[in-house]
Order: sequence, then C-alpha cells, then structure tokens
Amino acid sequence: MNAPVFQAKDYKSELKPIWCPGCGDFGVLQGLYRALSSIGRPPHEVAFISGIGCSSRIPGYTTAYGFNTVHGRSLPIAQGVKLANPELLVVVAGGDGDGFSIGGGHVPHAVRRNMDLTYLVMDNQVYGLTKGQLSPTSPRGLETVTSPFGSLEEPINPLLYMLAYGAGFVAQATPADMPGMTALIEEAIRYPGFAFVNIQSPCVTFGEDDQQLKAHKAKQKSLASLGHDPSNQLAALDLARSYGTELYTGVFYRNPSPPPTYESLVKLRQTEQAKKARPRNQILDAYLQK
Ligand SMILES: Cc1ncc(C[n+]2csc(CCOP(=O)(O)OP(=O)(O)O)c2C)c(N)n1
Ligand code: SF4
Repeated sequence: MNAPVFQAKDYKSELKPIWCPGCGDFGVLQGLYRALSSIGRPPHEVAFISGIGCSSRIPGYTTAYGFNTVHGRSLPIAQGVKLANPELLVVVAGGDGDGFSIGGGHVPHAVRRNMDLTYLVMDNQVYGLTKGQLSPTSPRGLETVTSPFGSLEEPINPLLYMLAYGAGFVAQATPADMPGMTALIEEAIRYPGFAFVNIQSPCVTFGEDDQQLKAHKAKQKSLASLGHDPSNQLAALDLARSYGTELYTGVFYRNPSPPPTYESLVKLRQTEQAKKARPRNQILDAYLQK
C-alpha cells in the first residue's frame, strides 16, 4: 500500500494544546489528524471553524485554515465560509454548550440548509472552559458549580435533535475507541452534505469523574455489532432515544440518497441567472466570467 500523501503530522500545528492532562479532546484531535490524512486533502484546502470553549481551540492546533469565532456562532460562520469557497473542506468543531445552548438556534437551520459541512461536537456534559457549569447535555442530578445540589433538568438529546431536524448523517463516537472514532470522522467528512458526529469527549477536571474514558471503553456498544441498518431512519430514531443511558457508537443514520447541497443549488441558480443575462445580473455575470 502506498503511504498517504499527507501524514497525520502534516495537519499538526506547532501550537501545543493547553488542555488539562487526560482531557478527551486530545484523542479527538489525534483522530482528526488521522482522518484528514486518509482523506488526503492538503491542509490549505481545509478550514476549521469553531466557537468558544476548550474544544473550540481545535483550529489553532491544525495547519489548516482556522477561525476560532464567537461563542455559539460556529455554524453560521462556517456556512458563510463554505458558500464563499465551496471547494474548501469545512469542519466545524465545538462543545455541547457552544452548539446546543447559545448556538442551539442555529442548528436546525444549518441542518435544513444542508451544506457540505462536518459538525463535530465534543460532548462532555459541562462547560469546561468557564470552569464546570451545567451544560445542556448535563445528566439530571449532576452536581456542578451551578447545580451544587444536583441538576433538576432533563438533558437535551443531540442525536435525536439532529435526526429530527433531518440531518443526512448522524453518528456517535468516543476517543476511547480511536480507530472507530477516526473512521467515523472520515466517513462524516466524506458524506456529501451536513454530517454530525457527537463525540463523547470527557472533561477530566469538571466532568462526572476522571475515569470516564475507561468507563466508555467498557460501556460502548457498536451499532454495527447490534445489526443496525444505518439507512433505516426510524430504527435510528429509536436507538438515539438511549442517549445518556447506553453508549452506542457508529452511524445512526446515513441518508442513502443524499439531496443536493445548498452550495450546489446556489451554483445552479447563478448559472441559470447568468444565462438569462438580465441587466440586474451584470455584476453576477462579471463575477462568473472571471
Ligand atoms: C456570548 C458569550 N457568552 C458566554 C461566554 C462564556 N463562555 C465561553 S466558553 C463557554 C462554554 C463552554 O462550554 P462548551 O461549549 O461545552 O465547551 P467546552 O469548554 O466544554 O469544550 C461559555 C459559557 C462567551 N465567551 N461568550
Ligand atoms: S477543563 Fe475539561 S474540557 Fe477543558 S481542557 Fe480541562 S478537561 Fe478538557
């Protein structure tokens, strides 16, 4: 077998991660480097877009283009980047707080618009960067600095959200299974449309305890080993209901007939309009003729 054109180390920047020792995000970053190496796109053809949080530091740790944006706004900015340059491979990364609290309102619109983006959420069930407050995925009863007697709220279910909004690719992974997680990231990136991977990435400092990776290893059940057919959306919805109790890893749903992406429809519209050559399209025509 030929060596990959770009190796994992080619995507690694000189900036040293400042995550706490043992943080799950280290594993996620390694998996990302490896997935990118398998895909083989050069770093300058890749862009990482994130919000704010420990996990949102990822763009700085890669040699790809990167934009560490504002809290909860990674998806709108990533969509702008993709639309401006559809040739870029755009990966969006961030935490459960960034994605499902402050950024939660953007999720359904990003999903229904269906751009070719990969959204990786490092779900650690707390706000890590701001020192361990309750997050939207914190389990009921979790004691945090903002819930010292235990959370009274039901967590949201990111897998069900994404499936219900109509995402074409929905998966879950854990860095406790590095080969499995790497393969899922690669598959999500290759999916031609909006793809979501919920990565159970423990916060060893403010999370439930510092042994979660070990617990994940023992607890995880691969959907493939259960005989799940990822083209079966109803079965995916049913399995996703176990978020928080079971740790299912693998592809919950992959649309067997992916619909056109938003950027491909925009391109089509631009071409049609240019053909009509109405005066109001002069600027667009000039742009297309460049
Ligand atoms: C508008 C705004 N509100 C609040 C904050 C403070 N803040 C920064 S990161 C963060 C939450 C981080 O949690 P999460 O997104 O789950 O990422 P993690 O650090 O756990 O990886 C908050 C509340 C901010 N930076 N900007
Ligand atoms: S606070 Fe938690 S999420 Fe942030 S770097 Fe430390 S272990 Fe990771």
